[in-house]
Amino acid sequence: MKLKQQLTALAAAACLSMSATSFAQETREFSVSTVLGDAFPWGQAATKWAELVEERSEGRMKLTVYPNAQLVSGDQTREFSAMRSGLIDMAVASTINWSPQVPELNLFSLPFLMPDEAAIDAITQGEAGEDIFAAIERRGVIPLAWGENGFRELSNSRGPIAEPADMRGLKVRVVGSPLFLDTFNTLGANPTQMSWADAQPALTTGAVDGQENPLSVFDVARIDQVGQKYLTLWRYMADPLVFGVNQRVWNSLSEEDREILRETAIEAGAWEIAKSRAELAETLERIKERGVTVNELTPEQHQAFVDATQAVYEKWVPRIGAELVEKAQAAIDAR
Ligand code: X2X
Repeated sequence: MKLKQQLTALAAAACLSMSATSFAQETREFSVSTVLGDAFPWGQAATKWAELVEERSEGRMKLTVYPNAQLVSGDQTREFSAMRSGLIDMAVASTINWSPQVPELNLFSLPFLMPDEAAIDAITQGEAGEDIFAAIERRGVIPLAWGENGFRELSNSRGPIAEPADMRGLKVRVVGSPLFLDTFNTLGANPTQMSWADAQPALTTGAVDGQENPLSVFDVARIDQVGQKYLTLWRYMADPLVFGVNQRVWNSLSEEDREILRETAIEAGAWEIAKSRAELAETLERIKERGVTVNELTPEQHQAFVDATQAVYEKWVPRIGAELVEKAQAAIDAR
């Protein structure tokens, strides 16, 4: 009897330690790349995703967020390639930074295509959005959900910008695809491509006069403190965020874990979009209180910018795909 009890206890202990080991073995850790950390809505989206995944998978999956594009040494336009090659497992990424490898993503960068937030949603939540996700997947990354960096507003150190002529010779830091060079060149400015990591020193030294980023980025990164005293609300484009997973990682997961990753990405994305939109007005107030001169384009001024940037459409619509652009336009018109 005594022996039997001892054996039972031993067997139970062995079971426990086995399950502890197998639990430890089953916890898989994945890297998640972002450009902005969790002081920004973008980074918060990734943190939220990581929290939800850990909770819902009961610790089976752990996502570790690496901000500042550190997994590609700050070179954010190499993020997509690094994901494809397996250097990065997952990302919450701006459409701008992936657009050099996925030309369809330039859709969102077409100047003045999307007048408001409903227009962004009309694209991402409809057929055009599905086509874009298919385009990302064809190039080797599994897209799961949308988030939002936001409408990109123009700041500079020189003076208020109300018409294209005010941009003549303005040295502007731009990011990502060559489309940005075309937009700013067409407007008579002098654009320079550089990473976000290089942008802040370039603004500080005055190597560039201006930059464009969402209000949340301007606010949190304190862009006003590096001489950017003029801010123009022109809503010329917005960059959504895409939650994505490396294809090999995806293929290695069970159906259940894939579903967890997808549903949590959708939840984290929706949460971040709502949060960043809700904070916009307050953010703008804070920026004004810090002494930044803010101007909003009148409808006539807006039209002058629309007219001045038509050449960008002529060059880029064929590269993005005329059918996709038409679908997006139709969805916007019907919003
Ligand atoms: O580099 C930028 O401007 C940023 C942070 O907005 C992006 O990564 C697109």
